[in-house]
Amino acid sequence: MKKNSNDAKFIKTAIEPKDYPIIRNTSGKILPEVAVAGRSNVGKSSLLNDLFDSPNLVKTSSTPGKTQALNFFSYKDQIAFADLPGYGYAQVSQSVKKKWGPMVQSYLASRDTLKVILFLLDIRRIPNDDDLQFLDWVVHHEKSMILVLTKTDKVTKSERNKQLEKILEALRASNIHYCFYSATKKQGRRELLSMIAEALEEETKTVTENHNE
Ligand SMILES: Nc1nc2c(ncn2[C@@H]2O[C@H](COP(=O)(O)OP(=O)(O)OP(=O)(O)O)[C@@H](O)[C@H]2O)c(=O)[nH]1
Ligand SMILES: [Mg+2]
Repeated sequence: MKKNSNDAKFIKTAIEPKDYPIIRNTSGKILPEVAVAGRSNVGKSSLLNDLFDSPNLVKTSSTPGKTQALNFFSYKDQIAFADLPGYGYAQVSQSVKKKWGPMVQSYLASRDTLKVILFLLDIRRIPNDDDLQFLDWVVHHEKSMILVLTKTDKVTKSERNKQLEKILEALRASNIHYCFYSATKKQGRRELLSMIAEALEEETKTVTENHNE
């Protein structure tokens, strides 16, 4: 049986900004944060478990709507991660649905340490209005984004590339950073980790440049 790695730690569950944790490394530096977002059941929590190489740290479920709050983690004392609640699941109660928008909007608006958003889309589905709405918020808040196409084990390579084209067309985005991911087959982890590291480095550069202007 696979052991849980000690690289990843669960920090806290929170709903409102006042409850968000300040996540520091052992030297006291506040960690840059990466958020994982996308519709319910797209594979956010599974992707985090795979990235962390820690199969049971993040709760996953075949019932969509499992994650209904923000869950914060730290990884290798270097990066903080936030697993965001999924949107768009029809069976979730109206009261839960109403809370989702404000919960995610306040997170995007107030979380200064948020540097990169992993926007997950199921490779088999064309983005719908909820996905486009979320993308609008990301653009509005001027956050860096990596598009992660999940569950690629469910399609052949040629279907995968066809779907990619259709998805990018629906998002009306061509110059977007994207990668393919299968948590089940453990494909995409290394590439995504290096894309995250690169995006965080870019963010740091931009901040330094702006600071020096
Ligand atoms: N085939 C396949 N199934 C996957 C993959 N990733 C996740 N799943 C399955 O998809 C279902 C949902 O996964 P979760 O990781 O819980 O999805 P989520 O996006 O966190 O869902 P919410 O918390 O409801 O928003 C589970 O049954 C997973 O086993 C993948 O790469 N391939
Ligand atoms: Mg989840």
